[in-house]
Amino acid sequence: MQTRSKSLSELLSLYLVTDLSPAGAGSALATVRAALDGGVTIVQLREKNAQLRQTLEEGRALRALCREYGVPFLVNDRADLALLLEADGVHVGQDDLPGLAARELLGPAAIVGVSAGTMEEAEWAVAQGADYLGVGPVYATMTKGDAGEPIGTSLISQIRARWPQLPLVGIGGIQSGNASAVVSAGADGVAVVSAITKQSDPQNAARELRRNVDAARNAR
Ligand code: TZP
Ligand code: MG
Repeated sequence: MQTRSKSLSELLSLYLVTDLSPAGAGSALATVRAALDGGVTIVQLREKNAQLRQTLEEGRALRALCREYGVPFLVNDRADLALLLEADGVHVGQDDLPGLAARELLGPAAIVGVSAGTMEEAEWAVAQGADYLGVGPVYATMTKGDAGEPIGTSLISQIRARWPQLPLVGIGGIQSGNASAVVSAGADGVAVVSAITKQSDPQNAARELRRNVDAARNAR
């Protein structure tokens, strides 16, 4: 667990959610490194298709890379894996271990993020002590088959109005062209998979996203 000098709001500016298995771990790590060079501010290991022993191995390599860049490293869904990987935190969905239980496992310093797609889910996440919410899918996504219909940016605005200080990140179908709309609606940053990992030049893709997010943050 690393100590943090930046606020969580800042750390959420450009959130890379990894999709390691299709490319193979080696080239996926190169993609993450390029993305970090381009300005990614936080990384989440999200591995839906691999055996856990493979995820554990990939996770160790990803953690080392994130430490090298001084960027927080989170694990999707599984607090047990986050604990084993000495991650900086976990991101849980509504069907995973509740936020409070995840924190019980990981300790008070861990970053615990929770997904929300409705106001009710946001209420639950906040009651579960979430450090930040991941709100979406904002736009249509090809990455998550069960993501459901896109919800647009209005929920982000509603959550921002209800909890002015709560760190928030939008997720789902976000690219450099629509990232600023997500931040203008009230998010602290954007979480992306394909807008970085599926690009031929992930470093440049990350740089462009980061530029747009920073500009929108500074305009608030
Ligand atoms: N949760 C909601 S949408 C989504 C997740 C993990 C997938 C986002 O992927 P992309 O490629 O950025 O649309
Ligand atoms: Mg999940």
